[in-house]
Amino acid sequence: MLSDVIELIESNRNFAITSHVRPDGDGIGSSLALKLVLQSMGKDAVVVMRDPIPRAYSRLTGAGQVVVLPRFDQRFDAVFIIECSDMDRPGLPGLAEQLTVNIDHHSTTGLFAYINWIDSTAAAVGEMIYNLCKALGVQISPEIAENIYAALLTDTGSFHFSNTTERTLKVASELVRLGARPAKISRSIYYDNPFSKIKLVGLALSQLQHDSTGRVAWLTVTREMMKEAGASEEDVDGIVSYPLSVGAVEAVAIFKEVKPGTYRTSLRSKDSINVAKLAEQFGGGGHRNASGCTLRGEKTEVERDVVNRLCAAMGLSPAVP
Ligand SMILES: [Mn+2]
Repeated sequence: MLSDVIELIESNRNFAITSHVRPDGDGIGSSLALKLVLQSMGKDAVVVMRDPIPRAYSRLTGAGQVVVLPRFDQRFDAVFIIECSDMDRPGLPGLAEQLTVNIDHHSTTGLFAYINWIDSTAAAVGEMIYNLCKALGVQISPEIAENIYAALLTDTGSFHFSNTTERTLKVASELVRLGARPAKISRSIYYDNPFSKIKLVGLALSQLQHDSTGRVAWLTVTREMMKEAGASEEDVDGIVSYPLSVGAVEAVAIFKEVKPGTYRTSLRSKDSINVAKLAEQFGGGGHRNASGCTLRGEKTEVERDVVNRLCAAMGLSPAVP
């Protein structure tokens, strides 16, 4: 609960903050904001991640001070774990020996920490950090506002998704009043791509497939495409938004060949289809409209497995023979 979090912050002084592997805008923005909040209270705080901060988020205040480590070996008074479903999601061995605080807005998250603060009505953990500031009576600086705004912006798909509520926009408005600059933040997150990313989008989209109804679309990003485009791992992020932008499309599967015979799969849906359930069938998870899992096998085999099950879930005939 929030009151437990406040008591813990007030009675300790040396904190670490972490989020999941391959951190996203909410994980990064919320972690950086929380660090600044703790520091403004005279506490010591450090953000520790297993993976480096992607280029899109590298201009956020504090991103340059994130410590990238393979494990936790230093002892902290408490470690905040931002938007993780379990203790393994940060990918940092040694966390179990720390006093942990789980802060998440996914209703599916486990109560794995010493203190668990879950608010499934929040659009992003960023919104929860905003509420934490209010509860602590901390002045939200322009830098804190910027990081929380980035968390809200990315987790709501630039305020396009159904988690965008009146309250989300009110918080965003308040953050702008406090010094967050929407154009600057959007520019660094969405308009600072390298050419390699856009070339990869071109190669990948040229292979876009869909079922006969046009309601299901999928594509595979191969190692070969990445090599041809000169693309990095993070250049693959965001490709899913292109097939989703097709009017008829209701569900999308993106397969990314992470190594030969291994495909990291992202599933997205617009409305009624619960892609978290599908991902769970393959040992993954996520939310109703965005989930993921990893599959092993040949490209066509993996595509057939996932796409046909997606079709079945929507009452459609199999699309991959
Ligand atoms: Mn989130």
